[in-house]
Amino acid sequence: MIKSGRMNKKWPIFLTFFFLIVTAFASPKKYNVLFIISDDLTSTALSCYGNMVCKTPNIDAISARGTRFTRAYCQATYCGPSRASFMSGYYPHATGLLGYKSPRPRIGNRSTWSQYFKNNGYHSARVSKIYHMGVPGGIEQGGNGADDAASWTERFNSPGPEWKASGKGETLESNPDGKRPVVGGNTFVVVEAEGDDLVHSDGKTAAKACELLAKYAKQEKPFFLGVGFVRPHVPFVAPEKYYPPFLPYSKMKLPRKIEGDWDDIPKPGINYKTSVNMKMDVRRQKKAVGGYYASVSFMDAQVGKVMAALKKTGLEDETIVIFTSDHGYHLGEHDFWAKVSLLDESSQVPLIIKVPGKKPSVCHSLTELLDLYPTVSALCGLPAQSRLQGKDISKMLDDSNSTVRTAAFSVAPMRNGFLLREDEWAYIQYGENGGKGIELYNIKRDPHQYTNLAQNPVHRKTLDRFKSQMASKLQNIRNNDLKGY
Ligand SMILES: [Ca+2]
Repeated sequence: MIKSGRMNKKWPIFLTFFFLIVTAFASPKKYNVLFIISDDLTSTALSCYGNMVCKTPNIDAISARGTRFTRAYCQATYCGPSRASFMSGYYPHATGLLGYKSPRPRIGNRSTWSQYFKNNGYHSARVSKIYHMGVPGGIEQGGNGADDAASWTERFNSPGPEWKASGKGETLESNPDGKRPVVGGNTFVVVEAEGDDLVHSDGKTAAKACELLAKYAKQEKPFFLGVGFVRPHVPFVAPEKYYPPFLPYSKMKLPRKIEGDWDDIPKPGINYKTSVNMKMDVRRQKKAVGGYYASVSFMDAQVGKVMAALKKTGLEDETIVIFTSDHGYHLGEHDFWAKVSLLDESSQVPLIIKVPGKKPSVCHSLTELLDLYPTVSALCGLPAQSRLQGKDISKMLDDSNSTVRTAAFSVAPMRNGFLLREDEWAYIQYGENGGKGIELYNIKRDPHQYTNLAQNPVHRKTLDRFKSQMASKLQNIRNNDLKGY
């Protein structure tokens, strides 16, 4: 009980001191950052995103303690431009990086994501594929791919045998008579491999990441550690112990096939890999799904090793963990396979962000991989940079209803395709003016994107709105500080 008015007058001074002390301790901490990225992973293959067949307990465990984003989109639907984009902080059409090159020549001395942390007192490292690396060729060779040396204090590659791993292999693609041997390249191949996890690139990546975490735990400096797994990118190669849940392959379920599904899709919207041009019958399609799932399970087990190592260091409460993929993947929807397409299965990505002390949640707000750089910078108390084209979504980690945009944007440079994805609509155009075809889907009524409404006069207004919105989005993207590059 406060007895006199005099005491009362001292309270504001006391409270000010108290406030100063609290804010000193509450100011953004120099969290460590553990960034884990899978390659060609569709969210639909993860059990935390609802898959009932492919179990991913380790990724689910991160999700159970973090924020799981259900509407995160990549900025380009294949490796090279997607990775160059979120690492550089620019959309592909800002840098002109639409292929498989390092962003460095286009960004000059501007800091990439991990480099910004490095320049702010972090030890920055990567294990395996963060920027583009060719899979399987580049992984077989164990080189740096389209990496950027300035982004890292140290870097490690994880060479692996890929399709050459010994075991039971089959080439599913363009092999109707079964005479084609197991091959390399961007080809659908399944190998039930002999030996343990450490035979393979991702096994080695996990082991190196675990070793580095133990080492960094003894250092003064905070760390930014990028861990890149190459599965489930083709070839679908995993130790045989990961296959039993998906055997026999004949029990795998394929997505519903709709009569005349392709009739309303413009030519560039028919994906570059289909059941037809890959000459995959139903048996091969089911094996492709099972082989993909086995690769996902294998990758998930490696994530588990890294997370266990983080726990062992005692740094879990000081470390932000991010799990994502460079883009999504088709597993037979519309008889499409693999990436490039701008439909949800290919353009949407799994994204989980776990920040110590924040409550677990599920966030349906539209986000982009481009948001990672500014968001994680903000969470770690690094100064904001107005040149970055992504947005700080850190508010969504406290309030899952908060939003930063009404539309996510992605591109498929291989098809000159552009996507604007809103809550209710997906608008896709081919060519900068849509001259090569347009797709318009009402996601609320048609979540699997079966009915293209672009030719339907009822939706003329919506179509016109999207056309002009796309033009101004592209104009905004190109209006940046990189002019002259
Ligand atoms: Ca990829």
